[in-house]
Amino acid sequence: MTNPLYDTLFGCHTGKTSVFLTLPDGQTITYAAFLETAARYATLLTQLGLEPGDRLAVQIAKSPQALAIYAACAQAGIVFLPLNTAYTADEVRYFVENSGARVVVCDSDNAPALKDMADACGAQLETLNADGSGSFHSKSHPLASSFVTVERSEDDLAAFLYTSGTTGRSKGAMLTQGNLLSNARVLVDQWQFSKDDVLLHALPIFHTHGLFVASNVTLMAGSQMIFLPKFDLDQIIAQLPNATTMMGVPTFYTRLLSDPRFDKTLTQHMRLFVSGSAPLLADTHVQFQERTGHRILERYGMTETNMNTSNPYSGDRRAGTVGLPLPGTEVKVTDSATGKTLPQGEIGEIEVRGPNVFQGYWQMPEKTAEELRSDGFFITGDLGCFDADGYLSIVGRNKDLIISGGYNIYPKEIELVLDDQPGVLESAVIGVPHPDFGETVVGVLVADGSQELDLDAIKASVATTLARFKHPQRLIVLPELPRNTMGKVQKKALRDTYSGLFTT
Ligand code: MCA
Ligand code: AMP
Repeated sequence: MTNPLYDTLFGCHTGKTSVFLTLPDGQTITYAAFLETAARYATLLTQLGLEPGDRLAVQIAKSPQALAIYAACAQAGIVFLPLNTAYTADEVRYFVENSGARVVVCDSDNAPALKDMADACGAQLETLNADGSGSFHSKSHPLASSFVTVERSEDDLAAFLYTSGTTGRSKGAMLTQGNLLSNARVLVDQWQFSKDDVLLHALPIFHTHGLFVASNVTLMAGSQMIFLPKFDLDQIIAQLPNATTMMGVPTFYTRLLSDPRFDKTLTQHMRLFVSGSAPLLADTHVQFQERTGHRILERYGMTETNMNTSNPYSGDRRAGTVGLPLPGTEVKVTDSATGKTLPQGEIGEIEVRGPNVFQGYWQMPEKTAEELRSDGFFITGDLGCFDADGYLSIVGRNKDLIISGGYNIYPKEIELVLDDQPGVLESAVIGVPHPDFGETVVGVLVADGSQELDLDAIKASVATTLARFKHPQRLIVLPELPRNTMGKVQKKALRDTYSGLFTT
């Protein structure tokens, strides 16, 4: 095989006239047409001077063309670096600088905001919009619709996905072709995907869940996707009768349950609902079964590892657990102080090893060494325990992390911005329960006494720096932060105090 990722997911469908994507307006795109677009893009990327191993940063709305850029990168051996469309220009600058991306593709609307950044980083800026227009389209349109696939191996890098860190600095998780392929193979098998499946795809395609889990599984099985630009309740309800499977974050399922149109009739032909990226409340699981007769299949993964565990397709799907280790992936629960494996039933740090585990953080050897042991086990920062039947439950986190609607938010990144605001002495950012997003962000501020805190000005400043989903939904001013005897801020005490802000 010359290029395992491209050949296995894309190349094997060359010339196929069967439908790959259906858009909300009913328009369909065949595998053949999709691959021709990808080949044009691969030609253009090469003409723009990108060589195998170079990074391409992409911050564009979800569209078939956006997915074709991923295919083009695979074909040309370029490392695909997708970015959340909510990121501000400040945030994008960091990713482009850190990754050394030589080309950035963005929506035309964002180009003015990103132009100076791209120039300063020595990156070329191209545009591609949700409707397929933009400089990337006009330059690629006249090019040949075939491209000689670049030779690569399973050990070559395929993608960088940035994940925030507890220090506030994002880290580029380096994923190889082998990381992605091994996981896709296992998931197709475990979740019994076949060419007859139609996946209702409403997730973003800049994260593992929507990009690798959903799209790679579909491509490997040669099945179809109903490709929605985002989660929209009405569209989901309208499209469900045409689908066989769906993947989502828990917010998808709680939103569906809040709608009386969502019932047994609407879902009776469905074969599988998968949930992940954030904890699915046992109550949601039970309600879902009562309403539809389906048991949601919950699985557990990370940007650095793809998927690690899954509840079984056939067999007992246990609410409140993330199931069993996937074949080929070892999962253990260890004592975080000693690293020793704990007996079954005891709570400890979850560690994973397998062909799915990433290669380390781009140009951060010390961070990599902190989290990836020399024996190949990755320390996830999640706390869990196994039950007697080998089902894993995630019971907490050993990392200061908030998960809002499936997006990871590291408080430190927000605290650094809040601490810089005029009149702020210090801050603590916490996650509190939220009925729609599971958790949401609250900022606690302490004034330095030099001036009255202007909360509106602080919010406005945060808005220019951080993506919308990271903005504190509430700012609270306290005379001081609760601390333990060692002087460490007691976030748990703050979380306990403010836990009812959005739920009561
Ligand atoms: C949107 N907003 C959010 C979020 N999403 N705020 C906090 N958290 C969010 N997740 C903001 C919007 O900008 C908007 O702000 C306001 O909240 C309400 O927007 P709304 O229209 O209700 O939101 P939405 O567009 O419907 O989005 C909610 C969503 C979406 C459908 C839950 O966030 C989503 O698709 N999440 C999935 C994330 C995901 O794919 N995670 C996987 C990561 P304003 O009102 O000011 O405009 S991969 C991963 O975690 C691992 C590997 C794994 O295991 O999968
Ligand atoms: P990310 O770094 O964005 O890939 O997010 C990975 C994190 O999401 C994991 O470390 C977990 O904390 C969390 N996560 C993913 N799936 C689940 C799940 N099914 N239940 C609870 N937490 C999950």
